[in-house]
Amino acid sequence: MSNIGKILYLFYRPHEPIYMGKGENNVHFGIPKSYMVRQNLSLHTILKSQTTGEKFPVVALDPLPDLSFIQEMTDDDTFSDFSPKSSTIAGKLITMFMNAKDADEFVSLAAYCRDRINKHMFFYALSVAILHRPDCRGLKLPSNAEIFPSLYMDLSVINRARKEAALADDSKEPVEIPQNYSSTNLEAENKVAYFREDISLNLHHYHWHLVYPFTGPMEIVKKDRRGELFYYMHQQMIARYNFERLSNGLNRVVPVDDFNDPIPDGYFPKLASGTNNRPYPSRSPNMILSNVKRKDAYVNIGKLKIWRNRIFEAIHTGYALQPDGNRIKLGVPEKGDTENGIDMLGNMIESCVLSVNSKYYGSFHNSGHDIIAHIHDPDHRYLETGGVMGNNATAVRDPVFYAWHAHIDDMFYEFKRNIPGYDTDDLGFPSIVIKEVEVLTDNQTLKPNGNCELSTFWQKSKMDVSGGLDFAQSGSVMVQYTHLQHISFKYIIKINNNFEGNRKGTIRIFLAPKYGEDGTQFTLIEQARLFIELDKFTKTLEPGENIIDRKSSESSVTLNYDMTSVWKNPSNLIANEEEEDCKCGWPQHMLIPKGSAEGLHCSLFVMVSDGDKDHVEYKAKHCKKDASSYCGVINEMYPDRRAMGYPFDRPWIVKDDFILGADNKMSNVFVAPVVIRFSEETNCV
Ligand SMILES: [Cu+2]
Repeated sequence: MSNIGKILYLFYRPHEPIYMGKGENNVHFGIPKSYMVRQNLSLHTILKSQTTGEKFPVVALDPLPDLSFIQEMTDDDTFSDFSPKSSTIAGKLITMFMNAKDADEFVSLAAYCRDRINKHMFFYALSVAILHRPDCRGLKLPSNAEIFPSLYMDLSVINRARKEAALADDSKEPVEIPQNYSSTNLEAENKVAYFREDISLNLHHYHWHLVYPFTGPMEIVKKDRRGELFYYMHQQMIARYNFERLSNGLNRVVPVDDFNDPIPDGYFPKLASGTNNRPYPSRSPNMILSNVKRKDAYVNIGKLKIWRNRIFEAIHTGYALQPDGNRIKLGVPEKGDTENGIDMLGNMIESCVLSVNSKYYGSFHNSGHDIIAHIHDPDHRYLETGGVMGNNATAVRDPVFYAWHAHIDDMFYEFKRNIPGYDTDDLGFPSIVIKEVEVLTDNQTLKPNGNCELSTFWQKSKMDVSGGLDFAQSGSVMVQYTHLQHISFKYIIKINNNFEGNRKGTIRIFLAPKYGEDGTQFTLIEQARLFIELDKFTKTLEPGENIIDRKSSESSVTLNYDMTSVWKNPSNLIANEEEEDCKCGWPQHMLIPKGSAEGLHCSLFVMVSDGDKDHVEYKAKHCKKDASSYCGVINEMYPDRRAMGYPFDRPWIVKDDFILGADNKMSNVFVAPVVIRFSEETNCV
């Protein structure tokens, strides 16, 4: 194993001291005596003699690292991803890890820090550094759900997993995570708990924010169009959640936009903090927000309102105020502007260290997470920790996440509504004609002119949580969970290229429900904010007819979450070539929303845009299966020149019947009816 690869063993059982054996091969770090937190040498000696595995020597740093800036954040404190105090300290720690001059120094620094500082903050900062250090390319971060299972599943499951760990390997059984454990169907929101509580979805959200941290050194934070991607990835989360809601007979999310109104949804997570093991506090329905004044968080509702007014002022005037008093245009690059307004707004609203003026525009989105996370104990009189909304690994399981982000998304859309809409020039690709679009699931044969149907069902999968069962006997312990799945399928798209030569086309595929809550059919314009991206890829179109055959598993949106344990075999910690740089993505099993048993009617929208206009030059190779639509490509330009979400990110100046009318004037667009049918059967893998 490479010298740097051993750093991943620091993730194994975060609360077991560094000198204990790690992984199933019982490898151990040979740390200098000065690195021990408590000089319990007798225990150290005993454990060392029990260790049979490979020894990783750790070089001694001289002088020892200065961690005085972190000491105020111990395992007893809650690390909130969104509080300025936590994120500032985390930013410094990331910088420290990034500045380690070589692999030996990095491993040693991390080994020194591991047992000294808040575990949540340590693993967050270490993960960000591993994802961004050039010498760590190819390392495969262990799944956060495996390290901190109590952030992803009911505590009672962890308790049962501990009992299994004590058994002989051949008598162990997988521990079942019940499908409904946070509420019952007495609570209507429970119908979409399978979406919010999906383990891989939570991992996706956690990982996305590791790739796009909002503090830390500039070379990490300042990524191409990161503010715009913050907008787009979260916009798609809301669109997908609304799609699931309509699939289940629920209305679309109501935004939290009045801070004086009660928050209708409660949430009872049944999880525990990965650092101090405290249960995550619950929120009863209809609680009201109040100012948060705690040592670890401070949010003032009055300030939130002022920041929001200023953000709207920037949106409506088209200019943002800089600290020196000058104004900068919230531009539209497609219209020839140098500044990208939506990117600036993303960084401003989130906010991140790239905000054009964080003193003036504040930290609206982050503070919203923080105020909601502390609604149960705003002045800390009960000494309670923050709720799930304060952690990127747990926030998306709470219904209020979507209500808050629906409001954030409305603010972004207010900007999009006020810039020039797309006209036929922006949308068209004359002489390119989509003749036919079909969707075929793997178990279907071609049905000419038949209805395209997608099939969804429940699937059970297993994952190993032994890497998070501190102080338990080593050896795999499996948990089994139920998640949404669909039968894989392919698109068959017939395109005529009426140009004389080859043309490069970007094929953009989206899906939206066809009917609203009241049963009336949406117009294409009403569907715009509901369209979820399914795929985007480039094809060279030859003159005449082209038949494109594209598999659902090739989607530019999704990633297959590999839940096999990395601790059995050290080679699992190193990615193979195909996986390299492909660590972020929407879960493949959630590509298609659930639909309904009767069949949910949807519109499949396929568009071919001019690939030469969309093209972005790449410097490095990227992986065979990348999920760039929601994640970008690390250290690269976003691989599509168009605005993210194009063509649905802003209103159209053309009328619906321009496209859907009898003589479709926009030949490069095709809308096909698709039905998603859900079957209650459960498959096991
Ligand atoms: Cu997020």
